[in-house]
Amino acid sequence: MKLQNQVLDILQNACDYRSGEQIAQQLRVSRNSVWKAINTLKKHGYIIDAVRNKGYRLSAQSDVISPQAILPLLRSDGLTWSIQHLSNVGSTNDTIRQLAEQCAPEGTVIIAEEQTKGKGRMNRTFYSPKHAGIYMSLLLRPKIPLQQATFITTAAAVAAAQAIQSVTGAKVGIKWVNDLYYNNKKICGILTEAAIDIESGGLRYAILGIGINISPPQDGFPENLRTIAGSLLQQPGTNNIRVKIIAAFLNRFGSYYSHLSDKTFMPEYRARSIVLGKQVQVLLKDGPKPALVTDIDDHANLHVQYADGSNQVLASGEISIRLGEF
Ligand code: BT5
Repeated sequence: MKLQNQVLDILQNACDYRSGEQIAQQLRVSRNSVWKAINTLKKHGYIIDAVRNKGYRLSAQSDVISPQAILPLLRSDGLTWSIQHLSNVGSTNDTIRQLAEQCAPEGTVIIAEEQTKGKGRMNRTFYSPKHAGIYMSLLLRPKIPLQQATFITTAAAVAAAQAIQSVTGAKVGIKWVNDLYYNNKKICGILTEAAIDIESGGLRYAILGIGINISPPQDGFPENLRTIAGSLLQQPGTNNIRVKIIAAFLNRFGSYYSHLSDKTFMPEYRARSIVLGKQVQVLLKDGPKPALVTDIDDHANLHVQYADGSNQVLASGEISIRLGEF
């Protein structure tokens, strides 16, 4: 791990000032190296208070996640959220699954600073570098038929888009079914996993996982993601932006979730769609097929029309978008 990241780690976990000497001793480096690392962090946009005879502290203007900072921003009329923040996990969805199996209550939330095995759908991965995003999973125990589990994803997509816009003003679009886009780049993915009760065929619980790229990863996105992935900001977060987005998301999602079958989020889902009325490629088993998206219905199904005039309703699947070719 780079020295500046190690120093950042120490500052993020400290409740008060840490002297250059203490940090140097802990990391077994010189005070001069600590000083250089602090300057690099400042160049990357981190706001660090430096006080003579006290040392360094990450400013309150910085962006540090803690349950204590989130809880006062939560509305009390929805679900009761119980939040844990961990510095490093494989996947928050996997961590919360273990808790779910140990009877953790609905509303349990795990947020990680970094994921080493962040999961996408269909065994894909979700790149989740340290300090750059929000990687969060919610444990839900909905009393709904399995077929309605998709609405957890659609409600979450709308809640996330609204939360991001309310905090930053950024107008975020939704790519059916589970991705958020900003400036033509994917900035958020959602993965809902369900545990099924074999006897009743109903849901035992659902895990809603959401990953939002807030600021650029320190070393940039890996080569294979550079044309796909983007981040909401072009510099490190400040002013507790992640805390504010997390709280706004939990508030909005909580209210949609408590009336999930009313689907009050669907008009907004359509309004934010970046595929509705657009030419897309439907990825079928035998290859991609161009189609026009004609509708997204109340079941969140995608209606498409192919060049030969035939229509298809897609309940799930994957589409790649080619905007501007319609
Ligand atoms: C998703 O899958 O986008 C769902 C991502 C869910 C991530 C959250 S983070 C918290 C929780 N814990 C987890 O382990 N997962 C959830 P999918 O639609 O299959 O998209 C995956 C594809 O998105 C990859 O194949 C890449 O092309 C691209 N991708 C990977 N990482 C990305 C990133 N950070 N930003 C944007 N695109 C990314």
